[in-house]
Amino acid sequence: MRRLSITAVIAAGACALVAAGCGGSSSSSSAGSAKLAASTGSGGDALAASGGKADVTAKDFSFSSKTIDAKAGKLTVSLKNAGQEEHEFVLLKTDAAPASLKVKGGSVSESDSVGEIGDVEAGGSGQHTFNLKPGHYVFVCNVPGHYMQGMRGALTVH
Ligand SMILES: [Cu+2]
Repeated sequence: MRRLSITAVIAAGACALVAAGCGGSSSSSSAGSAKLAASTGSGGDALAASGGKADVTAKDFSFSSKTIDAKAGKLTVSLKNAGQEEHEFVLLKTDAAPASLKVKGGSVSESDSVGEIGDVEAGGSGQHTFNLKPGHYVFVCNVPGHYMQGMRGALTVH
């Protein structure tokens, strides 16, 4: 078990390095959290999608991953709702930082949406297969108020 978690941390760290090497706009804060995860061995909040799949858990009010790295092409995101409230996973194609989106009526604009896993009830799950081009994306839960409480993150496609 311990060995497994160390491997996962190393993988996440390597991925953060790759992201930086790609000249992406990975913020220093996400690099910092990846380093923190590596040093604490807490499992981390940086997810490297493998095999075209990414498993994300939603809680009140955060996602299990703050950053996700994936390869271009099909990515199936599975969302598990471990919270008490309904949550969703909306993927937006934008170069904006996850925390910098404009909020109106408690939600952000979905005009840049490239797909979503909508309205997953407490204890439930859902999934969606996105077909992604390289670039920067932001994922949010757009249930009113949830984005502002921290339900957001960055997806980088290489
Ligand atoms: Cu939510």
